[in-house]
Amino acid sequence: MKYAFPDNFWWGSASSALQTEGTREGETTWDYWFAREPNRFHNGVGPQHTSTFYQHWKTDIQLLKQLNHNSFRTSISWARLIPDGIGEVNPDAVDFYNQVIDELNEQGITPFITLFHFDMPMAMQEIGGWENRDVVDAYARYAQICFELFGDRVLHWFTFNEPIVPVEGGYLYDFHYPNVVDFRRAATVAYHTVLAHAKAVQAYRAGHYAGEIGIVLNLTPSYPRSQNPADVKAAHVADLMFNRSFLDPVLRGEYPADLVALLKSYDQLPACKPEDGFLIAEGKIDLLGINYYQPRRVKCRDSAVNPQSPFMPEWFFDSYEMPGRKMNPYRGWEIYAPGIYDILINLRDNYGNPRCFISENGMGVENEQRFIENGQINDQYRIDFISEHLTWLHKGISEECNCLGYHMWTFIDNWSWCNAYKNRYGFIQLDLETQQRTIKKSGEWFAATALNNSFD
Ligand code: BGP
Repeated sequence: MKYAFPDNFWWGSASSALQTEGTREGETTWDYWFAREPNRFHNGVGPQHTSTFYQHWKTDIQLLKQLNHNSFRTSISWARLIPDGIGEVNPDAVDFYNQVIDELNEQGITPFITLFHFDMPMAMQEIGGWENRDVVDAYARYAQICFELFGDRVLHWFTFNEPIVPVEGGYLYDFHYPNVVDFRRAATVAYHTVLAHAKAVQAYRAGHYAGEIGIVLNLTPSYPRSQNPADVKAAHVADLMFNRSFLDPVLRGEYPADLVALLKSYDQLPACKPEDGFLIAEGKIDLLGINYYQPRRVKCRDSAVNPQSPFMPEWFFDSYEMPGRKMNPYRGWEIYAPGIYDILINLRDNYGNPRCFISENGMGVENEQRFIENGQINDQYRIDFISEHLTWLHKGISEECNCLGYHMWTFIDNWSWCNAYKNRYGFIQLDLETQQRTIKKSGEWFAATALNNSFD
C-alpha cells in the first residue's frame, strides 16, 4: 500500500545546540557538571565533543538538502548568545545564528527554532535556575532578544523542548544537574517553566511577528495495566503529572483541576502569585511539537508507600512491564507505534485538534558499526521503525488529525545527555575522531520518502 501525505507536509529532523555545536564562551550546567563529574558521562565524553556544527554548519545544511529536508529544528544556545544569561549579547553568536538561519532559508529548508533545549546557562543556575523567578524574567528577555534579532526570518518558534525532562532529571530522579530529589522543588521548577513559556509567548504576541509560536512536549501516553479502576486511576495520575502538567496550560490556558486538587491535598502546590493565572492563560500556543519515543505502562501501587521516603509520583503508581511488549533490542525502550496515533486522537477529541507535528521520533542503537556493509550502515531496523510510525501517523491524518509534519531525531549522530555517543540516532553516521559524515541507509530512504511525499 502507498501512504501519501498532505501537500507541504514538513519532512525533516531535529537537533539541539548543545548536542551539536561544540564549545562556546558561556558555560552551561552540562559543561560544569561534566568538568566536576566526568565519570557520570559515557566513556567520560562530555558536551565539548560534538559534530562541531559551529564550524561545519554549511556542510551540514548541504547534507540536510541531500536528505530532502524541507524543514529542520535546532535550538539557539542561551549561553552562547548571552554568556552570563542576562547581560551583553555576544556579536559572534548573532553572526553565527544569522548565517545558519539565512543559509537554511536560502536552501529551502524552513528553520524551526527552539529557545531552550535543556541547556541552562551556569550563571543562571547559580542563582537558583528555574526555582528563581528572576531566571523566568531573564529567559523572557532572552526570548525577546531572539525574536528581535531573528523573528523576521524564523517563522516557527518553540519556547521549550520537553520541559518536563529537566524537572524529572534535575529534581526528581537525579539524571540532570543540579541532582536534587525533592518533589516540591520539582513542582516549582515545572510551574516556573510554564510561566517562562507564557512570558515568551506574550513577548512574541506583543512584537506582532509574522510567524507562529509553540512548544515541544514529549507526550507519553499512559496505558493502565488493566481496566481495574485502581490501575485506570494510576494511569490517570501519571498522565496528569507527566503530560497534562504542560499540555493543559499551553493548549487550554489553565492547569487540570484534578492535578491542582491532588497536589493541594498533599500540600505540594508551588507558591503562586495572584496574577499568574492571567499570565498562564496568555501562554496559549499556535503550534504543538510532539516528541514521541515510547509510552508509559502504569499500574496501581502494589505495595504501601513508605512514609519515610520522599513524596514522589511513585506515591500513586508504579511502572509496569507489559508481557510481550515490543522492545528496541539495541536500547531498552519500548517500541509502540500506535502510541503516535493515540496522541493525535486525544488532541483531536479533547483539545480542539490543534495544529501540531511530530517534532521528534527516533531509535537509538548501540554500536551501530556492526551493521556496516560496503562502507555504509545498513540500518533497516530504523527504516522499519520510521515506516511503522508513519503508518500510524497517516491513519491519524486520514481521520482528520491536524498533524502537519514529521521530524526525526536526529540528523547526525550526536552527543547525548548522560549517554554521550552510546546510542546513535542519526540519518548520518559521525566519526567523532575524523568528523567524517556518511549517510546511512535510513537517510537515503528518508530522502526518497520526503521527495515523493509518500512511501510504500
Ligand atoms: C529527547 C531529547 C533529545 C534527545 C533524545 C534522545 O528527549 O529532546 O535531546 O537526546 O531524547 O534521547 P537520548 O539522547 O537520551 O538517547
